[in-house]
Amino acid sequence: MTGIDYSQKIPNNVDLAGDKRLQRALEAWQPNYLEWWNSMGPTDFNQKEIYLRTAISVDKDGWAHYGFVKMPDYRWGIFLNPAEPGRTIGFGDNYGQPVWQQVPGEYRNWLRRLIVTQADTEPASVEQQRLLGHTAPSLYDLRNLFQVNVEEGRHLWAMVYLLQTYFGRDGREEAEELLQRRSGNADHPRILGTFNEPCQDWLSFFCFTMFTDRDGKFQLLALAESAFDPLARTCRFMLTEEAHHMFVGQTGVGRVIERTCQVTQENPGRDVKSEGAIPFDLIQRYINYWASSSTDLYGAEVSSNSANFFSAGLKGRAYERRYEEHTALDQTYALERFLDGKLVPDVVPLRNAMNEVLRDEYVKDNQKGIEYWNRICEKYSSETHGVEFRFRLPHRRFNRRIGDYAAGRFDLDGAPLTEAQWEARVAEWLPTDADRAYVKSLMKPVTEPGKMASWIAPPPKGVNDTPIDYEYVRL
Ligand code: BYC
Ligand code: FE
Ligand code: FE
Repeated sequence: MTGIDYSQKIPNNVDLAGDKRLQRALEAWQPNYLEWWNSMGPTDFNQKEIYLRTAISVDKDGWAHYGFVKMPDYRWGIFLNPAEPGRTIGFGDNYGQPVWQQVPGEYRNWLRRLIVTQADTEPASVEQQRLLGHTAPSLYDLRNLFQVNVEEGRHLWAMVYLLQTYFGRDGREEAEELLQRRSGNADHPRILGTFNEPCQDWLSFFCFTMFTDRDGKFQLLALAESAFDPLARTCRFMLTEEAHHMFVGQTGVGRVIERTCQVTQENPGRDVKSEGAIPFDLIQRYINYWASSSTDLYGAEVSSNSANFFSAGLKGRAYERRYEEHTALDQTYALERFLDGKLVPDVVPLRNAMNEVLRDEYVKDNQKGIEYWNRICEKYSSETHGVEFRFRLPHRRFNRRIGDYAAGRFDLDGAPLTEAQWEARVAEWLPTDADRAYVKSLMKPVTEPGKMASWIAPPPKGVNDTPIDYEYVRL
């Protein structure tokens, strides 16, 4: 069955009606979820009609339905990709055996921890973005923000379904706690660093959906390989939604860059701020900040947790099928460690380097995004007084808080620095108070259909073939 049953209180394609116990657990959780959404979700827009996409089937093509919906009426539900008949475990010690439909007792704690960590990021991001609706640069962007928010809400549902179905009482307790932690709360924070960072302006939002949601993509790709089949199938469907979040980030930053290019070309020699655009170097500092913070989300370079997850078959590599060998035994990974204040080449067992292997894929994908932005700059660089600026990805060692490199200071090329050298140059590399104040000063809502704020170019086309001046949100 690939269609989604909307006749149920909780839309699903898992025959919830046939599992009364689970249905009761989820129906008990649902009001608490809605209470969380109403108090911690997007402020003040719950009564507005928004042009949203809702999943109606889990087929690759044509799963989406577009229409006007109030966010609290969004049909959050439980959608898994169809089971692959005869699927076997694709990596680790249990390679080739049938995948599991239940959680093996010996892996229960690890698996629960992975699912809870994944789950925790979803409501965290909604909390981080809750005020942004008030300062959207256009109705198009406002709609995209809310689309991302409702889908992150659904990702929480996806993980809570797994917790409540397969982890009994502790699963139910974890599901409640997911609604109680709060992004940025000192006493009760979200689990991972980036998800406690404030995201209060739209340049941050676009960088977040570019770099932080892209961590989502790679973590989901790794979990989509899991031997625990319900987790794999859940993550496969989540990936279809994730693609839109990264589109919002990549094209959002791209449109900010494009606007700065236009202003640069039209006003040779003048500060782009005079036209209300955002300087290239400031955009680069925001990129440096969100890219480095999100690079931490892969954990330590050398990690026994990651080895355990891989050996057990809980979490694989992105695109595991592309590898020739799937046990990762008797193989090594070469990297530079940072030990006693020095970079030293080292070789570690591959299984212990699985966080770094996933980070490699992430860095490569980020680099493609940077190249996309530079192609925008290139379009404006042929003329006189054109755009010379080119964007770059900071080196993975830059500004880290997790892993070996957290112990040192590194420049954008990854070269070690003394604390004094770092202090002398950090204002070139990371957003300054003045940068944040300037960006904040630009955050004025633009609500007339088709109009854009001064600091962002229009998108090339509207959502789902609508014109750009479509009234995406009925205010
Ligand atoms: N901040 O052995 P290590 C998404 C902790 S994003 C704080 O290296 P491990 C989304 C770590 O938990 C995708 N703490 O860790 C995006 C461990 O703590 P304990 C999210 C951190 O276990 C946008 C300790 O350090 N999904 O979906 O190998 C919007 C030892 O470290 C951090 C997942 O993350 C950090 N950055 O790897 C909405 C997938 N990094 O146990 C949504 C599930 C590490 O010693 N999670 N620590 O207290 C995992 O696979 C792993 O937990 C991690 C960490 C990759 C995160
Ligand atoms: Fe998500
Ligand atoms: Fe996302």
